[in-house]
Amino acid sequence: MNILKPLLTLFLTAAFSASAFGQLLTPEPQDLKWTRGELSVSQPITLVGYQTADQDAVAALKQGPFQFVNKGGLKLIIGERGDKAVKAYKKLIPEKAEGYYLKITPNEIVIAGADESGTFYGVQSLLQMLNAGRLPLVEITDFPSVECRGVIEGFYGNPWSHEDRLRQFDFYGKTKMNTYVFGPKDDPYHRARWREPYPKKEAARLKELVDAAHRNKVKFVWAIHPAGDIKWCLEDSVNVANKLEKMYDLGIRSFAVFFDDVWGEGARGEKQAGLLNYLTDVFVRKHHDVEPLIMCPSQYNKGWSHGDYLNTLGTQMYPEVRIMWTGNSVVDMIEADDMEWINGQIKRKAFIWLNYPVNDYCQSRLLMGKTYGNGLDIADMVSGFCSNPMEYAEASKVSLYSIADYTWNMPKYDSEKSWERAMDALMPTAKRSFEFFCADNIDLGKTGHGLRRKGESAIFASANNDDNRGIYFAMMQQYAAQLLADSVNHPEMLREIKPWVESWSLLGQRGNLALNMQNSLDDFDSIAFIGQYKAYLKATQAQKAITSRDYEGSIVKAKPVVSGDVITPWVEEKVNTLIKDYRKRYTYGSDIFPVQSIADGEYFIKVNGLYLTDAQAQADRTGDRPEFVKDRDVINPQRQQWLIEQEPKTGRYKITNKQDGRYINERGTFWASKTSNPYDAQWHTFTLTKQDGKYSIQCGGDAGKKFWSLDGNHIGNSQEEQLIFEIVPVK
Ligand code: LTM
Repeated sequence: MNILKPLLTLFLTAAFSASAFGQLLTPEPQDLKWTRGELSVSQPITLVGYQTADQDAVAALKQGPFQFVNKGGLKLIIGERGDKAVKAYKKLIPEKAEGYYLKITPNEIVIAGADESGTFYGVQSLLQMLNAGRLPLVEITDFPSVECRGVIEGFYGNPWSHEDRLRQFDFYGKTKMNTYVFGPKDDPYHRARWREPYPKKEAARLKELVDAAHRNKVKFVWAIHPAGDIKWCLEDSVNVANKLEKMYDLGIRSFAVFFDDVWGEGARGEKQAGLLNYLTDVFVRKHHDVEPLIMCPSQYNKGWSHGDYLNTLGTQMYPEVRIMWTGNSVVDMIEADDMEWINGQIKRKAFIWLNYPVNDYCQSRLLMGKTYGNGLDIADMVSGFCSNPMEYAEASKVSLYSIADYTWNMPKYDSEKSWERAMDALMPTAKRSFEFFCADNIDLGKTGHGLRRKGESAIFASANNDDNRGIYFAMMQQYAAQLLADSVNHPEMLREIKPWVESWSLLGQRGNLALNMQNSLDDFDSIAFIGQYKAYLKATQAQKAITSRDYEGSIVKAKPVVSGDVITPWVEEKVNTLIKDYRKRYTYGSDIFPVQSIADGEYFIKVNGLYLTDAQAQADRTGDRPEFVKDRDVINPQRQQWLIEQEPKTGRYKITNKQDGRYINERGTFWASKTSNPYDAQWHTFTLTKQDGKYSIQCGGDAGKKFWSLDGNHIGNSQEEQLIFEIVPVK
């Protein structure tokens, strides 16, 4: 008899299905066989092979809920191919990079990696089972579908914080994603000031990040974006190489060069190819431990591709350089046909830059829905697959969790199940309220990029009477209260979603008030109606006043929109209709109903056929002036899109650019300085007066009463002239 037997608590479960255990592991393993039985998670364990095994894997294991002893107990054998400890399992280890073999028997646990990352991932799978309180008898052979899997921090707006990134790396380790590309557009040393080295303190912080990434088996890819003002000369090639050398000194071994969102000189294919080849020669090949470069082309999607550009990259750039691609358009899901096309153009497998769940072009929305639409058959057609997330690092994990599932085991990816599991993993003790919240924050609304997400507020949309709608509105408030009071789940997640949760609650309140107004109208009770409408107005103002990222120095301060295409329009239409109906019957109190010259929304601002444009879009640029230009900007339509919204404090309108969130001040200029001239509703809002379907735009409050005029191709100020502008909704 096995002498360890008495130490084991072996539960023979009569009825258990593979799927019940299948839920324990994420991403879903490639091959997994359950045997009847389970071990007790609390038994003592002797670790064998830990001296030669990957030390990050051993460290992770030691943080698990095991009771390690020097002798006796259950044996846990760990190591990677080539280690003596796992020699007996050599044939069972998958011949795939980052793969692992994991077996739990009544006598021992074996974790045998194909390499160091494989061992680390084997440990993660074991820990997932343990953390769920289970140690089932199982045999797993596992490996990833896609070689480079992960995240590209590549959005405009507030870059992630140091702590955000540390938590992300921990999350990537746990979910088996191995790539993080650092390319936040508003990190000055990535783009605007690419020639300059990071100041000492910031460099030290970056080094900390690089180490944390590596501990989690994540490649830290540092990207430089020199395209805005690079000169195609040796001096600037050397400048790029020198900057990469500086980053190498911080421990970085993977690099990227970006040329997205530029045109003109910076977008020349043969010059870009030349630079990438030069960097490969003088930097990558010199070091031996540096990975082949990744580049983001200027024509990074099919919709924008023209001329010989992609072919030039494909033929002139060294074949080992990987080329990024966002799909058929800037924001798109990726399918096999698309991959065939681009791979043929660039003569290599494209590295996917998926622009989802990024919300820098639809900042009012949180994208918390399912991640669906990517083909399940493209694993062998890509050299990498990274998701560009929201600036809300924790909230992005809803989608990133699924990106991990998808890229690890593509053929078995199920977006619905993956989303459900994300709910559990990210909000374990408030799953239900979080799930309802996410279900009301799915779609992007209409944007220039055209992507829509299905299924927002599906339960509300299917309600066929006001009783059910009333229940839903009450539930929104109740679940919001639960989330706002939550002190158990991750505080940063709760902090990020808070403005949307508050907005959700107020929307529920407005919905209930709208239904009450309907009842009062039905009961011929004008006094109650006006009282309820006043409460509705108060809730509306409170909702309007909510801002995300409401802190000094924030680049983007979004105004949350919840269920922007289902519940919000339903409530607003309902109230507008009720007001109309009320006005037909009563005059009592009707002076409180609103007069607004233009509805809050996104608009083009035009004069003499010219479009007002944020020509130098960059969130922390100060003092430049928007310009009137002849052509529509098809590359970055957001630069010509202006959010015009009534400011609750003044009743006038604030005008903000959609690309970078900069508002126009009283001089027709973007802010002069974030600190000496911060946003002030008394100075930075305008009166729009409608005249024959067009508008004059006039300062107000402390800024006096000057009208917008033309000063060359910029906004001028005039005491007398009332220049008339077309303000056209963005469709
Ligand atoms: O997508 C690419 C390659 N570049 C930019 C991103 O930085 C930005 O986050 C997305 C979404 O707005 N669009 C881009 O054009």
